[in-house]
Amino acid sequence: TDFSGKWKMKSSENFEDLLKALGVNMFLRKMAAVAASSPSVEISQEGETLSIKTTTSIRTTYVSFTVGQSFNDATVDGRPCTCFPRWESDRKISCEQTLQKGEGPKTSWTRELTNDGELILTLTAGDVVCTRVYERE
Ligand code: R13
Repeated sequence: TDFSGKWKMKSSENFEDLLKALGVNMFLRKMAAVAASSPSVEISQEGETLSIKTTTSIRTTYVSFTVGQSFNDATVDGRPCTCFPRWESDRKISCEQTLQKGEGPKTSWTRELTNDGELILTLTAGDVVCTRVYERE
């Protein structure tokens, strides 16, 4: 499975609900939702190591990790967390997040490459699941 490439988003569900579940106020939710509606994602993969750059008009994030090895990252609302990515299937990476301090809903993400070449990202906070579908640019 190779996630490498430039990706553009074609649909998103529940993104604002996800931020709400994380306790983000309405003003910041709206700002984040507008910015997050037209992201551009660039992934490079070398074997089990992925680097993911997610660009929006107000915030750009960059992560690099090796599947099977824990790494430090941040939740969608920006709280430092320790993440453990693993293969859920040969086309799907699942990543559990643990907050480095404080309390909050359980968060995680998955990234799956479908047979027709789409990338499906899910972001979970408690019982809220946000699903974002990407296609190659
Ligand atoms: C701003 C500050 C307030 C908080 C926030 C959260 C998320 C985002 C922006 C902000 C954005 C997230 C984009 C996510 C994407 C995910 C993906 C609440 C901290 C800066 C408003 C923009 C694009 O599809 O991978």
